[in-house]
Amino acid sequence: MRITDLLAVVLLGTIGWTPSTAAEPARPNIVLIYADDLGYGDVSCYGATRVRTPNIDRLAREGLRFTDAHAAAATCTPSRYAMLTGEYAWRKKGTGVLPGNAALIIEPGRVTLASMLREAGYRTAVVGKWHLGLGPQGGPNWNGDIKPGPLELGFHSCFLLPATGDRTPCVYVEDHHIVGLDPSDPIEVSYGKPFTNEPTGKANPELLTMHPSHGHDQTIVAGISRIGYMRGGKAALWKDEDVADVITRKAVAFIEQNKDRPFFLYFATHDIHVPRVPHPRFAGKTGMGPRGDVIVEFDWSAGEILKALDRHKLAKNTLVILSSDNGPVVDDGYKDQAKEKLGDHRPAGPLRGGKYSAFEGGTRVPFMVRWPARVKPGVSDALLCQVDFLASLAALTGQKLDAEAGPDSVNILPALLGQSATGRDHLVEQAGALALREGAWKFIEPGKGARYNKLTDTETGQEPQGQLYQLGASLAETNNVSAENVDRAQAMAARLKELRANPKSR
Ligand code: NG6
Ligand code: CA
Repeated sequence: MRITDLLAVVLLGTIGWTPSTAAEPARPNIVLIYADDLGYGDVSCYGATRVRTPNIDRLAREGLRFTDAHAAAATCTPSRYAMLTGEYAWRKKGTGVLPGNAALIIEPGRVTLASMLREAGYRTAVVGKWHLGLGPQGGPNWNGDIKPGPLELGFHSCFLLPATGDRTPCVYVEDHHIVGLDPSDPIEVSYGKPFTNEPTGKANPELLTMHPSHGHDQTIVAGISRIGYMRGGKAALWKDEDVADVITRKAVAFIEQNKDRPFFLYFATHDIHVPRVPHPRFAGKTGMGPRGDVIVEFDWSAGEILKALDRHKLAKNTLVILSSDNGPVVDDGYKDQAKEKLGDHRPAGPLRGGKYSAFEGGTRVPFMVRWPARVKPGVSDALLCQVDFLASLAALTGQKLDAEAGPDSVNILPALLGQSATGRDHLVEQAGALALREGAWKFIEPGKGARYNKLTDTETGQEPQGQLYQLGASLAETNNVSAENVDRAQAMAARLKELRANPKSR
């Protein structure tokens, strides 16, 4: 316990302390554990049986587990953009899944979750997958100062996988530099032309230990061909099987270094994204192949964070949030047996669709909150979205948001802390098409894309006509009731149009 907390307890004890309400500012540590592509049905506290996730289950047991909480989008970059800025990503061009050499897509100087909490007196760090671009227009100078990036957005420090595990460059970036880069072996990255004489997955499949099922046939790094080309920087290349260990260690070190002051840790794992390469100690643990094994690895990472909080007696006054950036996908481009070994495991649980999909499986994700000092354990059906973190955590910490900050971020703090059973009254979900939720009603706008993606074997949720579903009785979105509810469908289409036209929704 901090001295100030101790004093507060002693003082308040004498005047009859009652648990505080959401209205009073507080400064718990905040740890956001953010998985990649983890589906609603991928963890045991949401119903999975063939994979066990004891640490995540513990978090759910000791905290509040949400059944209707969402990432802002059905893919990574727009979800993370919305989460950090409080703005729906579909409002801004260039926020789709980014290549590994993209420029930073969040303007330095704008209010972000990190800058807001920094203003509130927090020490802030991001560790893990970034995928929001780095550097100025034209992309970063990989061999020099890599900026702007997280440090220009309010984070005191960062340790990053710049884009995704399946995109070049396959190196860590710490603050403004690539870790372990040998200046005599500079790194080059290209998303246009390949480098001559560098093997690729396409030309040299004999060099591969993991083969692509679609895409992913460019530069080979450690036996796995990726998206994008790179050469040089050999000493700095990450080892896929060590990524979870390396970033978890970094995250734990950050907690330990900052245990005596309020801190905000955004810990964004590479698990369970492709390429799925579990550390050997997790390989074969589930019988579900690498996809199952990296769920166990993710659970381990979460457990290490919880252990660090316990070890330093920080658990009671730390708000831990665990969630995912989008729904699940089975074959996301590598032949890793995910499909063959899936058996009866349902990555999206009872939901239809998954990653890339406008059905609920696209954005509705595992989501739990633990804060022993303030949050009573339980289950909540409140509708909420990660885009709301900015306004809600600003309210928690007593920060005022300017009118233009976080244009779509709603203060749902009472729901987040379990003091209210209701969250948002509406939510826009983003996939190839947008969808609007109003309570249990869901309208999916007419889509321009295909219904079905054969490569990933996913339903996109797109239909040439608008769809209307009632999510009360069944979550499966199989009964389109738009014909019987023409007025409602039209009203929701009109509201969606209005939400689009208006630059803010809060
Ligand atoms: C897709 C990739 C997929 C994954 C995704 C981004 C191909 C064929 N597929 O384009 O493997 O990387 O982008 O995933 O290249 S996300 O979780 O970061 O949004
Ligand atoms: Ca993702």
